[in-house]
Amino acid sequence: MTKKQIEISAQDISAIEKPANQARLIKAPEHFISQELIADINANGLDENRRGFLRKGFMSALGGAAAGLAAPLAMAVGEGDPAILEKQEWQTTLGKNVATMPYGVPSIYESNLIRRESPGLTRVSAASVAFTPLQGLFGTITPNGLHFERHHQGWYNVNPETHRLMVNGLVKNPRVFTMNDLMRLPSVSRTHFIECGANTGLEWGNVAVPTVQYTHGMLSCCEFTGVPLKVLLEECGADLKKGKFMLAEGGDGSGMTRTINLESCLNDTIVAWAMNGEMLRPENGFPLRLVVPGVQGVSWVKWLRRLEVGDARWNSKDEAIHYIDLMPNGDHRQYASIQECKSVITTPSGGQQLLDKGFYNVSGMAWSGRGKITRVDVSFDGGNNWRTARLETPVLTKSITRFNIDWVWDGSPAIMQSRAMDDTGYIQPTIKTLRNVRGTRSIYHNNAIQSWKLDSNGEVSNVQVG
Ligand SMILES: Nc1nc2c(c(=O)[nH]1)N[C@H]1C(S)=C(S)[C@@H](COP(=O)(O)O)O[C@H]1N2
Ligand SMILES: [Mo]
Repeated sequence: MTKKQIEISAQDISAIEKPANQARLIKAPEHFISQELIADINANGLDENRRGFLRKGFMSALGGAAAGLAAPLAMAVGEGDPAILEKQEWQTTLGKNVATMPYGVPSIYESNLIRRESPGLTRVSAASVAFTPLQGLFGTITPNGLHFERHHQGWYNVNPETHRLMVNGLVKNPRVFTMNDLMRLPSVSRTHFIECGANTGLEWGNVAVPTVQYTHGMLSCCEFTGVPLKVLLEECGADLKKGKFMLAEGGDGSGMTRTINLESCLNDTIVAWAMNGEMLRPENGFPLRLVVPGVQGVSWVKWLRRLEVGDARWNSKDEAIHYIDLMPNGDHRQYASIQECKSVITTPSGGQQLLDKGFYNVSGMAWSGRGKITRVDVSFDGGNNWRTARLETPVLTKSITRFNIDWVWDGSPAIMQSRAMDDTGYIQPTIKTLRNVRGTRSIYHNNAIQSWKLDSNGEVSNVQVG
């Protein structure tokens, strides 16, 4: 079944722009940015308005130049390619000096690789979501500036001097910690994925958002540093016999509160202040957030201000209304918090276009909230035949694993899918299998196999195979 493609307005056209690093695979808009524009950006900087200008530049150039793109890339040595024969500007001029950019930013040629709001979702005041551009990422780590953002009430610049964490409830020594207190405790650094429970939610309906950024981009993976929850609770003399649950409360205007199941989460949960080697970014909870490996994003409470140990679930507003699954028999499945085994092909993916027949390195991500990925199979014919992909190492628990597989495209239409397995033996289901169990009225917890349709003209789009 082909899904209805979502209408894309002119202003959403930026959503299908492609980053330069995919140039081998796709029509890459950066090749159409004029030298004048680049000189102008170098001189005057790149602000939001300029991004708009860039897009326009790209769009007007696209019509005329697209067909010629492959030629210079394929030109053999000695055929007169000026890009190798002639001295480039950067070989004959002075470079910028070290202090020009005290905190580094990506190349101006990568300016399309940004977080974006989905054309399929409406922003409700400050409550919003910006998706990670998975189609432009390599390996497993999400750069801090591209980590997805999900706020129920916007983000804040919280002052670490006045930020406090209270630990109370079933503890002998209730305490209020400053950031300095916390950062003196023994710390660990662990790499884990975070995925919003609503990731891939639109796929439940008959709507196809165009790119993998929108289908799967509420997903990121980072190295987090902080104090293990267990150490902190022991420090406060928590009663871990009676105390089976913990309430985590955020310091933002949404009053985010979630019950954490201590029995299953105590061993790997981290009260974290750092992400990928630097302090958390404000939009990701600076100066303190909870990291609950394998559990849906909403429980990774940001701007964390209170932990309360208790003997029953709190049934707080954030767990009574949201992140619940409406099952076919009418039941509300409330505390299904583990993100089940899932994978997606990111290169090539929706909105991209293969330039030509021939060899491709098809690549994607796999992850499981229950442990390690053990295998990923890839199909190019809608699930009739499968080949096993290479897993890049190290394969870490509750983390993203990168897979790659060689493929020669013969120019005929194809349906590309990936299917992951984890070390519990669980196999990622088809959307049909998932609907059989879960019905059709869910929003959350969709871990079904994703299908990308490849047309003979090289265009890749989002479809469902029923
Ligand atoms: N205090 C607070 N914590 C929060 C949220 C929030 O709105 N407020 N959003 C939650 C949700 S729904 C998700 S998916 C993750 C998103 O984390 P990120 O913005 O760092 O990607 O944070 C969770 N923690
Ligand atoms: Mo979320």
